Amino acid sequence: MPVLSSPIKTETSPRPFSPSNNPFLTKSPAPYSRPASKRLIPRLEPDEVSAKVGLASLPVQHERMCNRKGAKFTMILAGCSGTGKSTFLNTLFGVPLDEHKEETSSIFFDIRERKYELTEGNFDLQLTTVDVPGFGAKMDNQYSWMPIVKYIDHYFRRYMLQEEQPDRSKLEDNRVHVCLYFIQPSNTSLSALDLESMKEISKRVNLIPVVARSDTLNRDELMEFKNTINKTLAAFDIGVCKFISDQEVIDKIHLVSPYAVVGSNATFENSEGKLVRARKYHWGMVEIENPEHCDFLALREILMSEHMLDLIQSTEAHYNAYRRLCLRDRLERAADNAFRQPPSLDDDEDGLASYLLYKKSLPWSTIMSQDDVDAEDAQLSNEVRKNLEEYVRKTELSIKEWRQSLVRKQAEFNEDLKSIHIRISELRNECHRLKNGGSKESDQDAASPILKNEYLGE
Ligand SMILES: Nc1nc2c(ncn2[C@@H]2O[C@H](COP(=O)(O)OP(=O)(O)OP(=O)(O)O)[C@@H](O)[C@H]2O)c(=O)[nH]1
Ligand SMILES: [Mg+2]
Repeated sequence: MPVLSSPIKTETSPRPFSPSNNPFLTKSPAPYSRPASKRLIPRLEPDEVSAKVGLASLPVQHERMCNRKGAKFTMILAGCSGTGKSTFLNTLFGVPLDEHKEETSSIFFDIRERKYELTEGNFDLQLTTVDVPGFGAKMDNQYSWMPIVKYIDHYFRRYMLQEEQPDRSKLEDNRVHVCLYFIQPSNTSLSALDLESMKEISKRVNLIPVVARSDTLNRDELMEFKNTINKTLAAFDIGVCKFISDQEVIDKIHLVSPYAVVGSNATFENSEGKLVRARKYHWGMVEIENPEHCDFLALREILMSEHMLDLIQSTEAHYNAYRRLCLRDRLERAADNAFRQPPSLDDDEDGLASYLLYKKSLPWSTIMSQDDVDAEDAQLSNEVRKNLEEYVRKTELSIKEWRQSLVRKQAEFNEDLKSIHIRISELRNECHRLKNGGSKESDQDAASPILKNEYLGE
């Protein structure tokens, strides 16, 4: 099992306890305060509270709980092939996460999903990485972002349906927490694909743009490229990590974003004689963990040691917004149905019509079960597979027909050629006969080797 390289920082020493930061001890405004003699619970002095109740140990309890539970973190690595996504992942965790690790079976055939279990100290992390093979490599890349968006939405929907079930003990949370978008270091600007993809992704999940292989740009080019990216993102209203509510964290991210990263799994000795991960060139070395050389450390801080929980918690806020929309939509549809077929209460003797109306207005009457969702997904995959098979069958058939027509044409040409050659040989014989004034038989004998060798291919 791989082990993380940098310790996850947790707050071990609780903040000093003081009446000013304790909500239990703040005084009520004068008009509502009870007289001291009638107080049911006696007011405690701050040091008495901490000594007797032990509230101050809450952060320690929280830390223990976190250690016990571990965390689940899902990260999408989006970007064109060869931008260094896998190398970055290995660099981030300090271990070569096996590229050939088996993909988890996924209903998305255009998504590559891998799951890892990482441990550092007492803390377990269940990491899921998702990437899209062939992203931006098609003739028409207009909808390259679709598989990513479908993946994010699918797991939100799945989580919502599981939450609505009576038994939530087996609730499985595969929601996506962050998407790193790898931008090609082109030194010009963002491509239309980058813009469209980032716009769609940023609506659904915390987006962090990354300048891939930033060692291929010099310092000035990199600064200029970063400025251009930020201006373009602002102009197209694409938010970076916009689901995090803590302004301090957002400011910290915006200060460096887009993160210029360099990835490498090789270690070299630097000028101070220390063994460091770096990329080595004939002109020098780019150290991965040197803030002067790239923003790798800053990004690792955001993703791992400082703000992983912010990313996870902000996903909850985003999920709530998604859930609100879904429920509102359901209610609207239910109300729509109810108004479209108003049951007549006059002849509703057995009360069935009123019951139906009541049932329609209940949001959960339109809820699909988990089985329904799985069946719907399976049906979708089946349809796609069928369409693909049909397309392959048709293409193969047309190739077969085309080949047959070619063979036919070739046979016709051969026939034509043969008759032309026979005609030529007849004319030659005729010429020969006229020239020599000889008999027809002797002329034919003289011409026959030509006919055999040249024209009949024998
Ligand atoms: N110069 C430079 N090369 C890099 C960097 N990161 C990765 N590479 C090289 O780029 C090539 C592709 O890297 P990968 O990590 O396989 O790229 P990928 O994005 O995972 O590619 P796909 O799996 O095809 O999508 C490899 O030869 C890496 O050594 C970097 O920061 N700088
Ligand atoms: Mg890869």
